[in-house]
Amino acid sequence: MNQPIMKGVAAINAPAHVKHQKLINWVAEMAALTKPDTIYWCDGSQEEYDRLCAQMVAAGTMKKLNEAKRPNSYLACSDPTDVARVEDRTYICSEKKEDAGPTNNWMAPAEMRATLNPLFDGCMQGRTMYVVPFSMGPLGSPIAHIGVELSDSPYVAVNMRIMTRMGKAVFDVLGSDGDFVPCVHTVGAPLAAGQQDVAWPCNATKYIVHYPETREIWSFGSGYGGNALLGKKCFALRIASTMGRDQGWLAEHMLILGVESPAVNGQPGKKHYVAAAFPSACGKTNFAMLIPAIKGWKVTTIGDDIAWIKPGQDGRLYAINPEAGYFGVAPGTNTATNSNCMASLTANTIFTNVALTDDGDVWWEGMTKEAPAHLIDWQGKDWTPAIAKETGAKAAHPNARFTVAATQNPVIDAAWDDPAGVPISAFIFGGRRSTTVPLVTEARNWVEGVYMAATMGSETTAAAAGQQGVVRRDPFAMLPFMGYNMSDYFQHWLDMGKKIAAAGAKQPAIFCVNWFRTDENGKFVWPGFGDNMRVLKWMLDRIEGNANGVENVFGITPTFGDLNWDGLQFTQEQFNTITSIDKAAWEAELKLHTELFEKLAYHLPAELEATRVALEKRLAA
Ligand code: SAT
Ligand code: MN
Repeated sequence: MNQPIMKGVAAINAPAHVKHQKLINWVAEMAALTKPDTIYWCDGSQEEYDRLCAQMVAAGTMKKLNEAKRPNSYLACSDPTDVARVEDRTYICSEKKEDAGPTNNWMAPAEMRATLNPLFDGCMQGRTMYVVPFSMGPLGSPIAHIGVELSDSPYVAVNMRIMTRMGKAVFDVLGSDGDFVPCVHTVGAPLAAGQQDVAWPCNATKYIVHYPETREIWSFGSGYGGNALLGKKCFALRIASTMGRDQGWLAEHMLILGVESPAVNGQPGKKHYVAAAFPSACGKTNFAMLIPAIKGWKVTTIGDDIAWIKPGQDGRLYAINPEAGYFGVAPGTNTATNSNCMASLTANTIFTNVALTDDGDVWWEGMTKEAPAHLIDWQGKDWTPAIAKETGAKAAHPNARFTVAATQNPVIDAAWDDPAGVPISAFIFGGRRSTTVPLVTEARNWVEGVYMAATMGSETTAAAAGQQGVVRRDPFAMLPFMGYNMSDYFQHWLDMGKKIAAAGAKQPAIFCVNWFRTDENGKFVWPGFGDNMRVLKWMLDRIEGNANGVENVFGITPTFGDLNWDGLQFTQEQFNTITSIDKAAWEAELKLHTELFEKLAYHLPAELEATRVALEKRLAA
């Protein structure tokens, strides 16, 4: 493709295999606005990945780890102000404010464009614009969709290669007129001629902007995670949720796992797939890779963060993991909590904001029982256990992450890359609650399940900037990721349930869980991790009609005797601590549901309000 050479404008340099004129025109338009020095079209090859990483090592953005200990792996440490998603800087810019809803920051598209234009004008000066073509989901799958991210961050380009199907083949699927979601990202740190770059360029001003009606993403000022890897939260959740509403499918903040019962008398076990929604940094990756504490059971991973779910020919729901890698929380991960994850991270991994050991490897809080005697912490400072004791300094940032290809997971499910997706038998919703919410509850019907998910609360974590440990309502674990009005989303879920039933298919069962109840000393009572298999087994047995439970005001819960306790010392008393339903606590909890529903009153489905009223009555009785 020959491009006219304009003075002061980088050559577009579109490779011959790019046949999509609209895409080329858009790249040219964005280049004219952002004014990069050069434009580089990513091909997704290993050679390109290695080259960009080497370039970042030379620039001081990344360190190459000890090749003998952690082959082909890198450590990047961010600017200390750029360490997590910025929810207060995240916008849904629909034409009407009501369509963004009361849980999102909103600005009219024209006003936002007028705000962003001066910021983006010349924002890539002195830098390279990387053109990053990617597919969310298996290339060419009917459930997959394509995006193209323009970014001035090579860190984004290499992370996108791990997190998505990125590279040349995407252009083949796109052809000359395929649909793609345009994503523009800049760290917002133009370089004047001769100006020395910093290791982690970013800007104090940040904007993470979505235009759901035109399906565009514009991100300014951050190089970190969900702010910058635009295929993830921005596309696969915020924009995709609006596509799902319009097209009759679901984009969810859910892991997907396969779980297979033991073989009995030579008969193979039965396999189910479940999807589970938990807020960020509440253990989705650990749950997705869990090693069952009960003998004979097998758990395999489809995905650890996001699920795209569409109705199949048979009326059932089929899910894919739109991602190709894991961007998981490092602190707390070890061979006891998630040994499959540790095995995934032995090579070919990018670590961000963990600590560096003296022999060129990585460490984070909770990785080993004893900390190394000396480290360089995530901010590049000397760190010793004594310093930590004195100042409380963390070696790794609490939201430190690893980026690793899904294919490195030793328990990856055989169908993880299947373009048709896997059928979903159950949905699980879980928050982080030190009180009130019992270990597990099964909804008696779809509406009750949607109510449970809609009213879910969770204590905030380090995954987002802001105060931590405060309970906030996080409907469907989607609060930070909804691309439209939350109440319309509830209605969409109710409608999806009706469609499954109308097609004559069995609706997935819906469960609500809480692994995080604490005792009077603030210690977790439930062992969690591999022992969550006990809860998972009860759920599957319920689905198969092989397990008992008792009805309470909210749904159906197992008694102590209904769970399998093989190999675990867990007393009836401990069980009571994590399953008791405290009337006063629930009265207070219901007030919070009422508050939430008042906030979401516009378009709130009547069925949910009716469910709340019925619950209130049962509780009072
Ligand atoms: O949004 S991130 O990908 O940075 C992490 C998360 O919140 O799950
Ligand atoms: Mn997440």
